[in-house]
Amino acid sequence: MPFPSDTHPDTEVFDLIDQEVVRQTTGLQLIASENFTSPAVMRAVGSVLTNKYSEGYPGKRYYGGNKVIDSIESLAISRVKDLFGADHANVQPHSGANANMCAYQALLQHGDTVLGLSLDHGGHLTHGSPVNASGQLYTFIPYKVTPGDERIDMDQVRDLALEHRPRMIVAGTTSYPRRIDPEPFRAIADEVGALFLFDAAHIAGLIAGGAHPNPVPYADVVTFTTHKTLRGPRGGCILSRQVHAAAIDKAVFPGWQGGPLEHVIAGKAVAFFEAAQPSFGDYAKQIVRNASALAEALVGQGFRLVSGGTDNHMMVVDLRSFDADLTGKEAQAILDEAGITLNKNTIPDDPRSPFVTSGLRIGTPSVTTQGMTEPEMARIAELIALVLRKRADAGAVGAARADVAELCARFPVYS
Ligand code: DSN
Repeated sequence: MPFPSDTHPDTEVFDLIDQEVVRQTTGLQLIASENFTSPAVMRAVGSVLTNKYSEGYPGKRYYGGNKVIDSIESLAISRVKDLFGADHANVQPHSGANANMCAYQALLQHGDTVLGLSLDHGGHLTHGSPVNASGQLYTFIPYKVTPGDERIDMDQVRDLALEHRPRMIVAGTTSYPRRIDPEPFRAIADEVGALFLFDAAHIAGLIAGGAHPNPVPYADVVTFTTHKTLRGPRGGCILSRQVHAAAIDKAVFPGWQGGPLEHVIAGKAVAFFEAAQPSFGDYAKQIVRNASALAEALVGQGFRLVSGGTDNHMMVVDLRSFDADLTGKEAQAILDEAGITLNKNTIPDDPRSPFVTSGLRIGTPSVTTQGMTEPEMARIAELIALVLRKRADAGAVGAARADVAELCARFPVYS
């Protein structure tokens, strides 16, 4: 069968894919939750495995013909257990959101009380937002970052835990630039008899690469996505202690999902293999070094950073110190025109709505995959500041777009 983009009559879709290749490779990809996965992962995800139905688990399927699929899924499971030192793994969740909802379904009753980081202080929709099923099915009590140093307020976590006696405490974030130490969460959970779930979606790659502490020894359940710092295909995963294994598996299938995406599971297996190589540790540590360098350079350009800096792969920029009138929405749009892709983001207690925001979230996983290091981070900060300062000057924004393309051309992603 020839490769369809060469011969398929549906030129519309394949032309659009080609356009997206150009967008991804000629611009700076600074969305903290994105990455460039390897051609090997894409080969697995684009394989004939997409043709197969395999409801169930290895050795216990509802359809025939799953001998090879069983081997693939078993390989993914054993690789991810080894990577994180986990007792049990379920590699079927289609996403991080599904992974969280399945873990809740496995371990909670509807209405149970759960502590989670407030969405506007860096948490995730599935950590109890009222517009998400998590907030509708369970009674989430939000904890926050402190007004002073803008770090997770562990005193408040403990006070809320003692007051509400939750069934579960959730740690983990989507826009929090600091290291999360799992041990104090475990101690509070033990003090009140709660389960402890660590959502490692953003930092799974930093953990696998030894750049951040591993929550697996402390948490009852660890959920994560495979496509962020871990650099695999789009998807989710659940690790748990053996005592929760049966409940987790039952919650994923038949509880929450139907047929697993075995092509994606094969891609996950490849990503787990890649993350186990020593070079992945170098990559994870360089992501963090790049984020520190970019953060420092942005401060030098007059931006205030939430919590003053970063320990991980991202920073949250408070635009008000740079320009009180500039919103995150406007900054995202003008930077997009210059080929710099990032996202608007609320800052803690943001006076503006989540659709407008006073901040930006910036991450270094993708540019680090391209091979950029500290000198390029200083250049990126200059380009961001220049575009935002001269946003009314179309010529300056156009010139910056050319500079961005020139920088990206020096660091090709896919040969
Ligand atoms: N969309 C993810 C992120 O950007 O962090 C969270 O689900």
